[in-house]
Amino acid sequence: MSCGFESRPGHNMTNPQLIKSAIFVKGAVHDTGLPVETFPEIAFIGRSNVGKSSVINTLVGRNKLARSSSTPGFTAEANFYLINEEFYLVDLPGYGFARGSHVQRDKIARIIEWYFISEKTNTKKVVLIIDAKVGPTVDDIHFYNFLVEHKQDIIIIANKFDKLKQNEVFKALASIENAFEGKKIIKYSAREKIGIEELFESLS
Ligand SMILES: Nc1nc2c(ncn2[C@@H]2O[C@H](COP(=O)(O)OP(=O)(O)OP(=O)(O)O)[C@@H](O)[C@H]2O)c(=O)[nH]1
Ligand SMILES: [Mg+2]
Repeated sequence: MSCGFESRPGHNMTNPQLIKSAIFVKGAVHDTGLPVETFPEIAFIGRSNVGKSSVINTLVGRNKLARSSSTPGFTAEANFYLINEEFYLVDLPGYGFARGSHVQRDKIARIIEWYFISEKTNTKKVVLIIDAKVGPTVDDIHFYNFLVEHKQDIIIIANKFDKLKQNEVFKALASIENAFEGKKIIKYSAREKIGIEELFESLS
C-alpha cells in the first residue's frame, strides 16, 4: 500500500486524475470519534485562516472538498478525507486566532495536541503551513517545536505567496528559513496554484 501520493517520473503531478477518489469521512476531536478504518495519514497544521483547507483542495484538484472560508476558525475538528481509499489527508483546526476567546484557543490547542499524541492516529507526515506575508509567528514556532518533540516528519510550506511583492520575496523566505533551523521551505499559493508539484513530490 502506498502511504502518499504516487510519484511517477514524467507524470504531471498536478494532474487531478491521480486522485481517483476523495471523500470526507468524518471529523474527530477525540479517539472515540476517529474513522473506523485505519490508513496512513498526512496532517495539515497552521494558523487559523492560513489556507489549510485551500491547500488540501489544490492537492486533490477539487475546489470544494475541504470547506474553506474567509472567516477564521472555520475548521473546528480534525477532518479526515480519504484519498484513493489508500490514505487520509487530515485538515486540523487552525491555531492562533487573535480574536478568538482564551477558551476557544485552548480548545483548539488541545485538539491539535490530542491528534499528535494519540496512539490511535497514524500520522506519517505533517505539512506545516506558514503565511508567507505574515511570516513565522510565536504560535508557528511553538507548534513546530511540539511536532519536533513528537518526532513528526515535517514539511513546511509558505502559502499565500501571491500576496508578496517581488521585492519582498527574498526577505520573507529568509525569515521563515531562519525561524525553522534552515529547513527547506516550499513556496506555495493555493490561489495561484503554485508549488503543488513540489509539495506532491515531498509527500510521495
Ligand atoms: N491570496 C491568497 N488567499 C488564500 C490562499 N489560500 C487561501 N486563501 C484564502 O484564505 C482564506 C482562508 O482559507 P482556508 O483554506 O479556509 O484557511 P484555513 O487555514 O483552513 O482556516 P481555518 O479552518 O479557519 O483554520 C480564504 O478566504 C481563502 O480563499 C492563497 O494562496 N493566496
Ligand atoms: Mg480550514
